[in-house]
Amino acid sequence: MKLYYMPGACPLATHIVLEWIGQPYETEAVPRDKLKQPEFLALNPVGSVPVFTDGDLVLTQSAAILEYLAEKYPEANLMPDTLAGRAETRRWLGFVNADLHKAFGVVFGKASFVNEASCQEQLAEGGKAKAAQLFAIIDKQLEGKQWVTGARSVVDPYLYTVTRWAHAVKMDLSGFPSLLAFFERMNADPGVQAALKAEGLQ
Ligand SMILES: N[C@@H](CCC(=O)N[C@@H](CS)C(=O)NCC(=O)O)C(=O)O
Repeated sequence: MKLYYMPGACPLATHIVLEWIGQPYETEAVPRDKLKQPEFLALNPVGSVPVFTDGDLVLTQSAAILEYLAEKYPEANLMPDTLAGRAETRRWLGFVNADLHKAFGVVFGKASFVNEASCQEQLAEGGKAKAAQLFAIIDKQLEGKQWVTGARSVVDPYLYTVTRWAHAVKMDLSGFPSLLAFFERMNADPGVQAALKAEGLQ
């Protein structure tokens, strides 16, 4: 198994899951300027990370990769074995991947949406405001829980990764105590620490 990543970007979620699973894997950091070059586009025509390979399988899209790993290694218990439990896990995976991550896509990718600096700033502020609304929802979901769905799953490393971005852009998360407690627990997790270290982030 091999994960192509950029340090601290969304593949960090898969990187943590690979650590939790504990099977051999390799990683390759992809410099940003290589993302849109033919060699990498042959792996992912979108020109983004993560790209994950397992033998002949070349997989993109974080949600698909995370579900693949959870299904391939059921002993890691990262996806429940009941229909309702899996649906609930996918619900929160979709929330983080398609809603929260998307809000940060506007913050980090503002220059690819509009040219004018003042519009870019407005767009970034809009993205942060949307992210804050979504963090409020997941903070409530985390109340009294250690993990987003109640049991450790593929959702948790993704939420951790996105919360790192919120800290990086200096969002005020003090109104979200359950999210902050979750973030601190994840920071202390050995698998998280190993992935951060491997990506040169600590
Ligand atoms: N929908 C994709 C989004 C992937 C994505 O946005 N990747 C970002 C890093 S978090 C990236 O590679 N951005 C560089 C670019 O698009 O040029 C997923 O869920 O994996």
